[in-house]
Amino acid sequence: MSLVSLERAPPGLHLEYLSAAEYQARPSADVLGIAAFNGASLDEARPADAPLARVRTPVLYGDTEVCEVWRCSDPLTSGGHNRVRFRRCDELLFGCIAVAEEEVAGLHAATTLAYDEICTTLDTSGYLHLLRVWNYLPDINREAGGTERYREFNTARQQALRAGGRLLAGKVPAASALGATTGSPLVVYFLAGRTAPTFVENPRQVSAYHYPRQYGSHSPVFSRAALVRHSGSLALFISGTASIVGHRSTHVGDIAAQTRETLVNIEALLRQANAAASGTHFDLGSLAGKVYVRRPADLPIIQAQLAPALAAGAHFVYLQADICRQDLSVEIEAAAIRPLGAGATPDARQ
Ligand code: 3EB
Repeated sequence: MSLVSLERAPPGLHLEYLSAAEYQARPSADVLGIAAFNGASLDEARPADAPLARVRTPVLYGDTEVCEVWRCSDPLTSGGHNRVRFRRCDELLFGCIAVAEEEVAGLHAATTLAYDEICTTLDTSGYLHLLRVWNYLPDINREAGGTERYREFNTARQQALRAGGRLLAGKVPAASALGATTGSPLVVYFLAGRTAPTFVENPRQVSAYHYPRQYGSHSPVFSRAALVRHSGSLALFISGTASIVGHRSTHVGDIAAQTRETLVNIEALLRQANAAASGTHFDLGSLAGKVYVRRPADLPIIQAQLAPALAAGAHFVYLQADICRQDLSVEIEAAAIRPLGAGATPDARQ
């Protein structure tokens, strides 16, 4: 085995999307955490004690298995709290938990368990600030007991966060919540920090934590984006973003228009983030992330809209996932990590 290929990453946090083969071929001690999408053949994390979230969402384009790899150049230590596996540097902690609904009494109980254990992990480790959370639950739009499962999840998430003494509006983490393949456990992975981030809302949208009750008895608890400082760089986490204006879904049935509206929402978030980022500039070209597509047949329409908008430097993976509103067909989430004070990327197009 050649260890010569062990590259020295520049300081700070890094995000990359790799095929499972690329990930497994590259030995690196600096992995903070991994999310493997459709990655059934990924036997174990590398290093072996790095948290690995196995998310069951089919990959629609390119490689059949995609790894989202978070790396950090700082010294790392691994640990666990009950079912939560985590790995951390001085400032940041990546964690994940999976709970099968059959093990507990259904989705509400699985969500309660996951969020209770996440809260306890943060409280006991001292990484008190939840920055970014990814949630994947099977059959997200299915009705169960008169309530859509996404709404049941929202109720349980809100109640567990309240029980954990956490805020339910305002300074709440960026997040995504998507469907996963039937039979999948509830999978939650997250980044937490020792210091408070800056949360960003979208002036074009009602804050999700203030959605009216028509979307469910308990609002989803997430911010539209979060800005996090870490060793000389600034990370921007953009939550799952869809074709929602105000609180309403728009362009229902028109996939191309939904994609364009989603981009307008992301551009609005980039403007808000840049205004709060004191000199660091984020643009579409500096983003990496995931595009969630409800119906695989819509992929070419979505790609045709995104291709001219996303500059060459942007790296997105396409996953099949149900979106948390029946009438939405596409959702996009993204992250960018830029040196503090860095201006526009060379391929920025505005
Ligand atoms: C929306 O804007 C679309 O429940 O954590 C996006 C991001 C969405 C996060 C969540 C839901 C969540 O309401 C759905």
